[in-house]
Amino acid sequence: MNTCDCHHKTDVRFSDYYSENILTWCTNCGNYGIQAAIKRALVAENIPPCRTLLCFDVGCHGNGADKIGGYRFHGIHGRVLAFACGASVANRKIKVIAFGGDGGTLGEGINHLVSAIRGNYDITFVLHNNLNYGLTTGQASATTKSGIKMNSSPDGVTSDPIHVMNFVFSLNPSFVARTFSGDVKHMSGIFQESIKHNGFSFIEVLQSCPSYNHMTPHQWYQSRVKDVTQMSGYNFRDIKAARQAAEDLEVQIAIGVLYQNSKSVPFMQRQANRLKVSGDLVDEVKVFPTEKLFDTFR
Ligand SMILES: Cc1ncc(C[n+]2csc(CCOP(=O)(O)OP(=O)(O)O)c2C)c(N)n1
Repeated sequence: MNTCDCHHKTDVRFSDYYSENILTWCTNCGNYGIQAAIKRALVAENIPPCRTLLCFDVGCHGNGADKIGGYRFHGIHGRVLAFACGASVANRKIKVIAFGGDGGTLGEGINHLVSAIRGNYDITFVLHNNLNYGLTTGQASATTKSGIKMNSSPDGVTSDPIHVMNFVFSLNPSFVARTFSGDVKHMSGIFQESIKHNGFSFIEVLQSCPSYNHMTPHQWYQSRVKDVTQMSGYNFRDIKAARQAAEDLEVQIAIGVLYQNSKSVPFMQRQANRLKVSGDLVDEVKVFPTEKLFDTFR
């Protein structure tokens, strides 16, 4: 990871993250804005492609994995956090940013979300919450509202949805934010704050999905979101207040940095056996002749 084409630029540009591949999301999909906001945040924070790892889960959002430059990983459904946390532990010089859908993150991979928050691994995680499994064309997910008719549930969803923030706050997170896919400037500001955080940052993006989420389209969110900085007396260091502010998903939806623990200690800084080691685990990897190991089974 020490050699690259960009020579650790001090002046990172949008073109550094350019990819020749063409984005293929549906017209007006929220993923366009999210991808633009991530590039904007990386450029604003002056992080070159050789110093970041972008990890994508399987899903519509994951189809952006080869449409942006830099080091990237595209994993199996629901498992992106396991890989991203591992990568951040192996090489602390690299800024790790992971992306997942509500399907993979709160369905197949919900255990990984629990471990990532509890472990306080030093990564940014962006939840693309479009309230359905988009890539499999409108399957109900764990966040789809009850009673809604989806392609997988033509008679209406019969389970109650998970309240994302109630769940996340129950795990004592160190950074929690919410933003909206229709506002690139707001998203990139939130991504910048999360990149600077020391520990696991959880960001829920309320994402429009014009093809399969007809309950909460772009305009629906736009008329309801309100940044916490516009709420008088809001204190983003107060976890109880943050939890309360995040509760409402119907009338006034709180966005912004909802909570940040100023005393956050990330996973690797809690490992006593690594505190006096200056190098990274990735530097300690040795070539192991696996043939010899296999020989023992012959
Ligand atoms: C373990 C596993 N379960 C199911 C699938 C099938 N699958 C692929 S993409 C997808 C939907 C993804 O939905 P979500 O994670 O919400 O992301 P989105 O497409 O909405 O961005 C599913 C169910 C899979 N590939 N692997």
